[in-house]
Amino acid sequence: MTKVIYILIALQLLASCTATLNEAPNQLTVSEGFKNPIGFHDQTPTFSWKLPVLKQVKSQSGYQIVVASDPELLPHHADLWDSKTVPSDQSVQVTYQGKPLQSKQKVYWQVRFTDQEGNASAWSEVANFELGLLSNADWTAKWISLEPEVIHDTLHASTLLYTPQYLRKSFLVDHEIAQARLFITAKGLFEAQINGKKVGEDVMVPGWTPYTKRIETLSYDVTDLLNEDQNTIGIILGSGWHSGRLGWSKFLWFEKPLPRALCQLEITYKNGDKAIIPTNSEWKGTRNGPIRSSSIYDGEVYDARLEFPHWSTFDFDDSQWENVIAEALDPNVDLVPKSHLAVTPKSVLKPIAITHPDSGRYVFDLGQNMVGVMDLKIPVKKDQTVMVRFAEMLNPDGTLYTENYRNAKSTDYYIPKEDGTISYRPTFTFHGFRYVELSGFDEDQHPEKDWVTGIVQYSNFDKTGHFNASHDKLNQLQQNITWGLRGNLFDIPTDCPQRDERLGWTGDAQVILPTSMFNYGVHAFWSSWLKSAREEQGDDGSIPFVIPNCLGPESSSGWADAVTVIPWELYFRTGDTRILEDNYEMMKGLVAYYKAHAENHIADVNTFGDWLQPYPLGEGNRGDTPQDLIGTAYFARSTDLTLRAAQVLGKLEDVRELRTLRDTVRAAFEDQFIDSEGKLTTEFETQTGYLMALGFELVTEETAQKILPHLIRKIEDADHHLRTGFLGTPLLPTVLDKYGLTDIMYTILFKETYPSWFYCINQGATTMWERWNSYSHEDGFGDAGMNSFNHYAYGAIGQWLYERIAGLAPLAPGYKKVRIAPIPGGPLSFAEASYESIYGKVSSAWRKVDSGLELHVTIAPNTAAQIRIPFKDGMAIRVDGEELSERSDITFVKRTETAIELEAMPGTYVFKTL
Ligand code: RAM
Repeated sequence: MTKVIYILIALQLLASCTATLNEAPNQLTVSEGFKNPIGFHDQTPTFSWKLPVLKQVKSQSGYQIVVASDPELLPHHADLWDSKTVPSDQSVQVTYQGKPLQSKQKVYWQVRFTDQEGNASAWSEVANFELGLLSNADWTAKWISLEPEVIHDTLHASTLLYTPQYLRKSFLVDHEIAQARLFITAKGLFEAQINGKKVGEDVMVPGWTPYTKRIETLSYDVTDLLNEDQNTIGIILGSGWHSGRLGWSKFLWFEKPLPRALCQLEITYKNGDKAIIPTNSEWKGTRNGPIRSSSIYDGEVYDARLEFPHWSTFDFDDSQWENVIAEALDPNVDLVPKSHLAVTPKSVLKPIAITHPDSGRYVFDLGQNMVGVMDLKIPVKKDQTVMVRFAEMLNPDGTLYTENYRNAKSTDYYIPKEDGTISYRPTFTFHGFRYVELSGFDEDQHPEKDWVTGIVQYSNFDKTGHFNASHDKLNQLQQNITWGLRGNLFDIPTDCPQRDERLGWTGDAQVILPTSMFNYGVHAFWSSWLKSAREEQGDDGSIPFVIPNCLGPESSSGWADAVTVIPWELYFRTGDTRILEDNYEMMKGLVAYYKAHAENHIADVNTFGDWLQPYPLGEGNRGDTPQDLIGTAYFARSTDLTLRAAQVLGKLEDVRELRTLRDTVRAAFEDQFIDSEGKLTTEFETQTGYLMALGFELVTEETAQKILPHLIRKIEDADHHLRTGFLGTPLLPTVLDKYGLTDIMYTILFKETYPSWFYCINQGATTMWERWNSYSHEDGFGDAGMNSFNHYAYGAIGQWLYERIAGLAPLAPGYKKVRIAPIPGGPLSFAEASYESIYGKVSSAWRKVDSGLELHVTIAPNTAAQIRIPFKDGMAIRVDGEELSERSDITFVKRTETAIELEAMPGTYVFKTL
């Protein structure tokens, strides 16, 4: 008997040895890519994991997720959800289906999978998330602020501003603390301190949403900041986007509501008791603190003579401070956990040079146009105001060029309380700058480079992509694109970060989305912004120019369409179908808006047009492509994207209706704007007119073939330069690529003369510019009325760098299938890109060798790849030195005149053509 048992055990052991992988899934994330978040926003999260990169692991055949309220219960006693073994290859965005989750709940989860052979993996490490305060009912706190002040004209800004408030409250803790959380937000901006220490790293929080509908709340683990007896919490409250100057004249400061703060400190004691310290009428406050004024556009005034050291500690005497006013929450304004990461300091820049263009003024050159604030460590004299000015560029005499800030003062002031060295970084403002000018410091001291540090701030996302090629200017372009993205993805996607604007311009956002997704982990960023878009949509389906809206109710085609383009692109690049579910009604709303503003399917919708098209023949900035053409093109485009969304969501009736509508609008477009020779019927024949017809597939294939020669002629007439603005430029690569004209695209891209990407680089650009000639060595600065040196729209070319120069693109939603299809061209001898997809790393790197090409490819587990390699008659191909026929992981698909097409399983490969 015992012998039999031994044999059985041995057999079992053997079975488990051969059938089990030692490795586990890794990089567990929830919802839009969050890693172990606290203050999490999503009550019905989705789960994603990556399969280990192992030769034998190709794909997933099943998974099991276990979710529990205590890590001790995992994996075998999951009390919230056990998915059981699910036969499925889905390893991303699996929706939670367990017990309902509550505000503040801490949840632990683990996952394991079986591979294509049925081998079970080990359990992953335990990941977790902790929900924030999910609804207004969770708040016992009240909004607090000081009595409204008599608004005054501040010293330096010549703008009327609210004075920042300092608010505080002391309390006692009488048991041992297990954990403490601070839930906090503001109408305006806050900085929280506990016992003299700043809470968290975030700046400019809570960020910008449509405040009359939704305000985001932040959650911080403050367990380590609390003492076991005496404690004090302090809040500095600034105006920010909510209560400060924003937009233009029609939204003057005095229409702005007062700033207010709201927080709730929740302590759980080791004995299980709980305590809540909320903002209420027991708090005290003052406006007599050192930050005298702060404004996003204008900068900050800091008077150190008014400092009250240790103001957020227990022993501080606040008897002179006023009582605050406490107000109940507004039931119409939803308080919800912030659903993307806040702006934080991300890196630093050190000056590369110091110049002295003017008496008493020194200019520090950070070598790179950036966004954020400066950190000063400088010698000062008592009462002598230090002035800090900023600029993106210098005038020929070396002084700051600030005209393009328009009426944003963008100046910080510091008034010292004594002689000595001070350390100062502003709190509630940010600047777009490369140069920092200092004056008013102690002039007996000679400026040193370490006096100034640039603190680069942006929304706290990670880098996901990498592009590099054998061409310095192309690499500089990639650098400029990524700096442009970092500078303008500042809680919301902005047009520019420096002048009296910095608004969520929709048109700029829709063209940059794919490029942003290659370079940074901005899934949550965009999905959060889309919430604001939904809230800002008019009842008639209209979408304002900027989101959040502070300019007015009008729509513009090409801009409003951000609400169809972004959900679709974001879905396609992440595979997150919830993006489509959440935004589908908004997409349909925009289509309805077009329909209501069209006659015979020709749209009559206002548009900024092909904004800033070079060499316009007509007046103004809107370019020569007419409004009705652009409107109708986008009417068809938005209808098509909504149709695609309806298909994914299985809305069959809508699919039928939208398809009919799209086809009718397309036919109307062709009829109205293209003649029988394929030529535009509009007053001016523009590259953009042709590009829209072809890029949005608005004409039959037969007509498309007739249009092509006209487009090529227009490009040749321009000596292979673009003649496109914000809307047309991103279509150049799409269209030229589609029709096999990538050599023309290479020529346009590698042009050095105006207008072109390299032209800006030749004029010294370190970011993307608003105009191709925002500055030129020959003519100096462009019209200062609109002359941003950090405007990401033309950075949309970044998508082509990844997708076609390096050859790495999603082929199925979320990179479940990738397309590796580089097109070597121009003067390049190599190019490479990699991208950290939700399944894992994907990369494509080619190099010209002898008479052929060497292509290194990485395909993430649980995905597949279509690979297209340039190939001519008489060539041969090897994979890792072997014949194709010897490989079971590569399938031959077809040969065309110019390429060979293969399918590959996950793994890394070196292809060589010879
Ligand atoms: C400018 C913005 C933006 C553009 C609009 C039309 O003010 O900077 O880039 O989209 O106008």
